[in-house]
Amino acid sequence: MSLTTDNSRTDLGSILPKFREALETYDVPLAESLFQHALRLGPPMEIIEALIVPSLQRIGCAWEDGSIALSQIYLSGRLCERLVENLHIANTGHVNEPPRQAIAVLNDFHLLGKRIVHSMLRASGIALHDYGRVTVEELVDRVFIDKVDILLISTLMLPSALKIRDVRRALDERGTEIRILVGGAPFLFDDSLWHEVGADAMGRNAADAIQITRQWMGERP
Ligand code: B12
Repeated sequence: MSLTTDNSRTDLGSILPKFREALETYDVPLAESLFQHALRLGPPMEIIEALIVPSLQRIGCAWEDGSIALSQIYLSGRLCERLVENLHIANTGHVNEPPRQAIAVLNDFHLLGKRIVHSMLRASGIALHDYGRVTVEELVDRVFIDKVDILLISTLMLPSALKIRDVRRALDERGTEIRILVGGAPFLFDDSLWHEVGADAMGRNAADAIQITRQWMGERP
């Protein structure tokens, strides 16, 4: 089953505004039941990308234009985190050897995007270290110790995104050969930011993360 059928897209289109409203009003039972209903329309990861991601993005815009309060963003974010957590996405990654890939949130407290990207990579068979939320110094140390050569960084605040330059500089100074893939709101707002901060690529969503990581893993000497 996939969201490519007209029916499932129409159904999801009618769920989306109700789901967003349930988040804004923090109607937990309604949000949960709409999410469960949506899960019957396609694979969980497609539903997350088609329902949760745009809902939270719209809620972010509503906060920006002053029509909702920060507390509503906070509660919506927490509720979505819980919905995603409860899915218990299967880990099909092979962990016989320590992974040479890692993912982290740099500085800021927006963790949901990283969680989704991490879950999807694992579900598609790519094992990786999860460093959680780290500072530049912590990230550079861990990458060096784990001999990571593909680093995924998630940032949702512009100041955090700009800190990726410091990560790149510090890793270059240590002579570490590494490819950096970035993602999150600032990169969605500005198409050339990934390049300016010294990353090797940016991904718009978890599907991009899988495709680019796979490609880079295949290009290893
Ligand atoms: C929910 C939310 C919060 C929650 C976070 C809860 C949590 N535990 O995550 C809370 C309430 C804590 C919060 C706080 C703040 N927030 Co906020 N928040 C949001 C909001 C509405 C949604 C973020 C989200 O979870 N989206 C859903 C996830 C699934 O999407 P995502 O993270 O974008 O991830 C997807 C892609 O980007 C991509 N992706 C993400 N990471 C990666 C990594 C890689 C490698 C790849 C390939 C892809 C990838 O794949 C994911 C799946 O598709 C955004 C709005 C927006 N447009 O993003 C604002 C937003 C990010 N917040 C913002 C701000 C300003 C703040 C605060 C400063 C508010 C304040 N004044 O206190 C604080 C700062 C906290 C901090 N220091 O980090 C601004 C940032 C603006 C900027 N230019 O810096 C935004 C953009 C809102 C806005 N429009 O102004 N926020």
